[in-house]
Amino acid sequence: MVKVLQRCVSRPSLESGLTRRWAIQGLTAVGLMSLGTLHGARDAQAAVLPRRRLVIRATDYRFELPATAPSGYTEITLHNRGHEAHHVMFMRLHPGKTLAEFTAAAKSGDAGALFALADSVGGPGSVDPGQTSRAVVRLAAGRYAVICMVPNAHDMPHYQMGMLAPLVVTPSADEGAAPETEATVDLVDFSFDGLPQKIRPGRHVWKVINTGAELHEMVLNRLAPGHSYDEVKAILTAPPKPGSATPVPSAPPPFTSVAGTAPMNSGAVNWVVFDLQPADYFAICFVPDPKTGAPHFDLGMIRPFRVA
Ligand SMILES: [Cu+2]
Repeated sequence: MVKVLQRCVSRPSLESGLTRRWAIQGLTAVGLMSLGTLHGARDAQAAVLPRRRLVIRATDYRFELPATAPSGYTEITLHNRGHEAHHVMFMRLHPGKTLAEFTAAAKSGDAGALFALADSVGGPGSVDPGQTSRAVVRLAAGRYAVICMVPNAHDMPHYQMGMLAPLVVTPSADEGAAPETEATVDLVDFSFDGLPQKIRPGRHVWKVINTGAELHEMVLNRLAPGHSYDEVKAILTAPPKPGSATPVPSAPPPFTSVAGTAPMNSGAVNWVVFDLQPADYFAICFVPDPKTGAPHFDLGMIRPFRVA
């Protein structure tokens, strides 16, 4: 179980197979169905975001963030200033559990142990170097470990390399309000229910709820010009060829991770805030299924959308 869960949060284990390595290697990140075009949406530009802001700077492999934050709806911004993809997962420690225990479990390399001590409430999703990721999270008072689970090229999760920081969230009388949203995406086992198929350029706020049973994330990727969703999907979901040599193309993957939510436990709610240029995009969940080890995108958690 632990081994499996470890797999579940370790990207490279799912990347070690063959052709998909090509597509994912540049992602270096841990990496949502069906509404049709957005209808009845409010003007996205008018969405009101919480006053509270928490800014986090990520490098390889450190987080810079305040030691404390007041509870409530908080716009969390991740600036990725590193050379690898990073996200920020807010792991809220269970009552009676300590940061020391969490840190010890993190050192053990057993990711399953982390979830015995804390739940992920989500956070800004994995983005590539130079990108900024934003999510609104209602931070409940408590003690948190802020971590990046994205693994490096040698299979080591970034939290074992220094990307683990404490955060104390103190009770606040005024927790603010949830942002207005134009769409709600349900992360289910295994699809992105409600993901709009077409949106306009500009700022958007999507409410993202993990209504599934498993850990899920939503990583939004922009396709490079000249590349199609079908092409990328075919690469990602191509079954490994047993016994064949692993081709590791030198070309970078034809997409860039630009927004999203970090992996979050069942029941968690995030509001993803993004401003995307016109292009073709897709949402994906890289978290593997603990039962089979299959990445969720292989089970249906990959979905295209267009900004135009
Ligand atoms: Cu998933």
